[in-house]
Amino acid sequence: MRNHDYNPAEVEKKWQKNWNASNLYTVPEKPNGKKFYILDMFPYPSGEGLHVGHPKGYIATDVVARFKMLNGFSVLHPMGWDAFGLPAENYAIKNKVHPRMAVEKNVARYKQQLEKFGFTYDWNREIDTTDPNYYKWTQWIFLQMWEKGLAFQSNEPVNWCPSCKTVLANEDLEDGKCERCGSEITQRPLRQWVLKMTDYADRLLYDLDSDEIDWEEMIVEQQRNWIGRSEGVEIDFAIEDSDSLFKVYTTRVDTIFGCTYCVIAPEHKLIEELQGQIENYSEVMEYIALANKKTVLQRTELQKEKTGVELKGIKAINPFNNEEVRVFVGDYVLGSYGTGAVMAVPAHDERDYEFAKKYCLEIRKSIDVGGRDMEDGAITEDGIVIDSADYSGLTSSEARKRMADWLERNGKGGLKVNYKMRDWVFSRQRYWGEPIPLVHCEKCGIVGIPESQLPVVLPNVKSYEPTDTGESPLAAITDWVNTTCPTCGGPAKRETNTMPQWGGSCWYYLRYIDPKNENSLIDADKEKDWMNVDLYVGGAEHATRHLLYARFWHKFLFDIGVVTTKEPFHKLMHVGLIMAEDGRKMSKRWNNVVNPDDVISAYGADAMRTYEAFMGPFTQAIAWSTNGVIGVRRFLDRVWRLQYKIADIETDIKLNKLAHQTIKKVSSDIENFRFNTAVSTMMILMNELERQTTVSRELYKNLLLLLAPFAPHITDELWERLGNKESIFKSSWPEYSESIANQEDDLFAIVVQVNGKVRDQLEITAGTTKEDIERLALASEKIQKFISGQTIKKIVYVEKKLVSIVV
Ligand code: ANZ
Ligand code: ZN
Repeated sequence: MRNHDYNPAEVEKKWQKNWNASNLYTVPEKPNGKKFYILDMFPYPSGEGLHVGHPKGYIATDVVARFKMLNGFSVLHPMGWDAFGLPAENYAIKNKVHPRMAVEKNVARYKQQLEKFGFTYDWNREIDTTDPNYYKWTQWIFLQMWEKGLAFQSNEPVNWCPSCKTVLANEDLEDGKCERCGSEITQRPLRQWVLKMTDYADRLLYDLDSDEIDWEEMIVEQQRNWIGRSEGVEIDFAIEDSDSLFKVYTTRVDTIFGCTYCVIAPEHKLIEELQGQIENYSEVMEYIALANKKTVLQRTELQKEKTGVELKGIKAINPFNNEEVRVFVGDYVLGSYGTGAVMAVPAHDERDYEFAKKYCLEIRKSIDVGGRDMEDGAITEDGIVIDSADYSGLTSSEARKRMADWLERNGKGGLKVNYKMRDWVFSRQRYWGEPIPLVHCEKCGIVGIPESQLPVVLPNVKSYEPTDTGESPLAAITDWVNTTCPTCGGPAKRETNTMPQWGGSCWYYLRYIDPKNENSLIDADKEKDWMNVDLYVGGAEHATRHLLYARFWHKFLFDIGVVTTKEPFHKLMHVGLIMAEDGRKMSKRWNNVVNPDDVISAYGADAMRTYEAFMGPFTQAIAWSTNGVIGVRRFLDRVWRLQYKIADIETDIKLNKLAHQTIKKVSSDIENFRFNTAVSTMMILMNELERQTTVSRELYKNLLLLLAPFAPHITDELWERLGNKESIFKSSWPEYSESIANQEDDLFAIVVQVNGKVRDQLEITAGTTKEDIERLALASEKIQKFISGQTIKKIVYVEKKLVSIVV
């Protein structure tokens, strides 16, 4: 007996070594012919290491990368580490190690785990956002933004996490809580660096529809909503007996004749301005103090009771009918959106309706939608304008146009576009981030560090725990903070805030193209050769944060001539989560985490890879199943055993057709991220082959090629055993014939037996009658040899399978 056992540990070690030794995955500086840039969202190396859910996306990109290699592309498929930021720092604090050491250790562990999968990464291009040679360029980009006025200081109240002791961007909040630790966020005025992302709001929105973007609609929609473009008008409401006025923002100016009062946000500056005129000022101040304790979420929740206090002694004037309306302060109006003030139309706005009911305010209908009344709440749809002077009888949209015109002509307001998206609060009061490369000079003010002095290296310190003061721990390191001004040489202090964890990931895809360039962020020719990223794969949780920030920076880099594409990522796919076997999220807490190292040592990396590809539709959440891995492992065992059936025979017609269909299906399935059906299609071919006593070499070769992107080690081994001298990945993807693959419908094969023995095989066109098939069988030359001169006792036809002749 031969030893038929497939030993993945041995095979995988051998091929990983071979691939390394032959630099199989070294990416050329310049693509040879067609290029394909395929990118994974790089991980932040956490202390826990990888669980089996993490590599699902990496496996998918590796399958596509190998498929593209086999199709003659120069493939760039790099990997690196997003290692700055809160998670790394919090881990370090908890485990009492310096973040630098923690990151080094975790990176080494991640890399060791990833290497076991046999991925196509070119490790010569590895990047680490915490490497000064990398963040030199992150700082450089910041400086360019600052020079262009896109980075500015602000003292506005910002989201403050009392537990992480740092400010957070709106994008870092989940349901109004810290996305990292779940703490309630408070608002705190602090000096901050802010990036003017709103300058790019329109381009970020409209370019979602450009040819450069081919993303899943779900993610595009999330970005649209996050950007939140709103078209409306601003209207000046004058204050009676005063020179003051306030502006309201509304998308429904057509309802203005139904406005019965106005509401301003607790943070509105009008309140202080009118202090002398407001009769119940202390009551108002009490209300404001209460409102300040609430989070934005608590204030905007639809179900929450709407509250407010009237500003007694204040009346505003509706410019359309010169009517006096009462003015309230109410915390359902946000200071940070629009103008921080609204005209309230309780008949047509639900929040206003609720508020009006509560405080017994007039509800006046100004839109008719055909009979329906307001018993059950506001009528919020468009309709026909009524009781609105000259505008009565117009449709809502027509009225909006004419009213906006009127406002503009009379200097009382006009069209206005607002965005939900805010500018990006870009500084953090933490240690583990890129230092912001600016100094504060007594004489010159804020001065940028010249490019020749970059990077500003993060000083190595013993104590890096965050402080409550709103100052970064860097502020305590006086010999680092005190420096000289690059402009005048006088004494200056370094900026001590650091960048958020999303800085380094805004442009890393560019650095992979030219990772060692010391003179510029990226070489211009290389950028043209490789950009954009053809396929980007990662978690859906990045739909609004990373993907928006990176697009923003990319557009800025486009504007200053660093890149030539408008968008960084052409096609985008999100990975569905892998849940634990018990259906819950994999977590240490539930003790249900599966470690890929264990799976690989039990069943092999090829089984693990192929299983993750096979387990279900790529973007869906799916539970892990160890039995599933075992099933896939058996499939690989069978592919292995098939090598002993190879013979130099011609492929029979039926199998040949199936083979062509399989090539066609696997090719399009890989292109379309249907890895699961690609694998099951190969399994069907495999079953057919197993039924044969011998298998044609040609067919087996093709099966190996199709399987190679999924199970690269075993296929390279079997390829070598077929007598090939070079890696299977130096070969090329099998071709299929459309006409053979499509034969299914119009041709089928039947076997002809004489006295129970197979003597011929015939190709029959669909629609041929039973009689004709029998006639063809009898007429066949091969059959004639066995029947000529004999009496035919019986002919049996089994539909689409066989003609059996008894003589
Ligand atoms: C009057 C009105 C009448 C409104 C009506 C709606 C319906 P989007 O689409 O989100 O932009 N609004 C304006 N500023 C606000 C703020 N700072 N806080 C809370 N609400 C605010 O919605 C714009 C609408 O949201 C505006 O149009 C305003 O209410 C409210 F029948 O004005 B509307
Ligand atoms: Zn100076």
